[in-house]
Formats: sequence, structure tokens, C-alpha cells
Amino acid sequence: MGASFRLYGTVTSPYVRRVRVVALELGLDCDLIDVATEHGQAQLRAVNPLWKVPAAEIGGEVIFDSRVIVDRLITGHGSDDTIAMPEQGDTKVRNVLTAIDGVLDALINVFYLSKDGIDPQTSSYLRKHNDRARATMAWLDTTIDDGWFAANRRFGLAELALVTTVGWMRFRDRYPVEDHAALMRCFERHDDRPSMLATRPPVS
Ligand SMILES: N[C@@H](CCC(=O)N[C@@H](CS)C(=O)NCC(=O)O)C(=O)O
Repeated sequence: MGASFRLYGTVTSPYVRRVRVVALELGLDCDLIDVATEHGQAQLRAVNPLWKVPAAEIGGEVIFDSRVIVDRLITGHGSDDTIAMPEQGDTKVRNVLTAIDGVLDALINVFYLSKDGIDPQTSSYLRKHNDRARATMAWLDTTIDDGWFAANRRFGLAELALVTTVGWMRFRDRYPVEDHAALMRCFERHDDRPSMLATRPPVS
């Protein structure tokens, strides 16, 4: 393995998984601090005032947010053969990344509130989250081409975001993703990469 960094996270978070996949794709060693434990949670809160994961310590700096962490890792360690950042002018891929994060954020909110005993059907705002997820997944389904978002058909951040999101949806049984055949094709095309296999959420 190459350079190493410290990653605060859990093995079930789809956002943390993106960073773990990128680390593997780049041959970097990441030391995972499990914030599901009391000690890990205290360590996270000492470095990240948002108390969210992922957070990373890279080269003496703490970085919040998966997109910023991934950007830092690829900028520092990527090459033409490794996982790619979107091209500067690639509005399509950037919109896809925003759309996938919007779906995930909406469904994660519904998930946490359901765990607290709140039935999503009783809240118009939570129903909107679910409807937003469905509308966006339908849009993504028409945007993808034969399992690829990137025109150059290189495995990049959009494919990674989709596969980790679908993996989380299935793991948490949160969304009927089988309704979107084109997105399932993307999932099936990329889900057996070694970096994906090594970071699958644990079967409980
Ligand atoms: N935009 C953030 C989203 C991170 C996020 O929502 N993480 C969730 C876990 S998947 C979290 O830490 N939730 C804890 C909380 O909201 O208290 C990123 O890309 O890193």
C-alpha cells in the first residue's frame, strides 16, 4: 500500500464507502476509526463540529465531506489510469453527482426518522423526500448510457456514487431500485470491482 490517512466513519455509510473505494483504487492505506463505538464517536466530535462522516485527516489537515476528501485524494495520488474526477466542463456528470447526493440525503433522513419511530407517511415533508428520490432516480435512469454516466466510459465518481447509493438502498431496504433497469445495469456492471467487493456493507 502507498501513503496512509485516517478516516472517521462506519462500514455501513455509503458516503464513507466512496472514500474507502477511492483509497483502494489509488492504492492508499486508510485507517478507519469506527465512529459506531463510543470512543470513535468522541474522536470524531473532537475533529468535526458537524459530527458527520466521513471526515479524514490527511497530511495533518482534517477534511469534512466525502466529495472534498475524494477530490484531495485523487488530486494528490490519481493518474490517467485510476479513478477519475469529472472533467472541468462536464456539467452532466456534475449534475449527476448532485442528483445522487440529493437522493441519498433525502432517503438517509427518512431512514433516521423512521428509526426514531416517525412514519414517513405522516409527514408531508418526508413524503416529499421520498417523492424527490423517485423523481430523481427516474431522471438518472434516462441520463445513463449502457451503465456509464461518463462519456469516456472510465470508472469515475458518478458511477461510484451510483453503485454505493444503490448498495445502501438494498442493504437498508430503502428504495425499489429494480424499478430502474438502466441504473441496475450500471450497478451490475461495476458492483463486482475488487474495491467494491472489499467495501460491501456487512450482512447482519
Ligand atoms: N455531504 C456529506 C454527507 C455525509 C452524511 O450525511 N453522513 C451521514 C452518514 S451516511 C452522517 O454522518 N450522519 C450522521 C448525522 O446526521 O448525525 C458527505 O458527502 O460527506
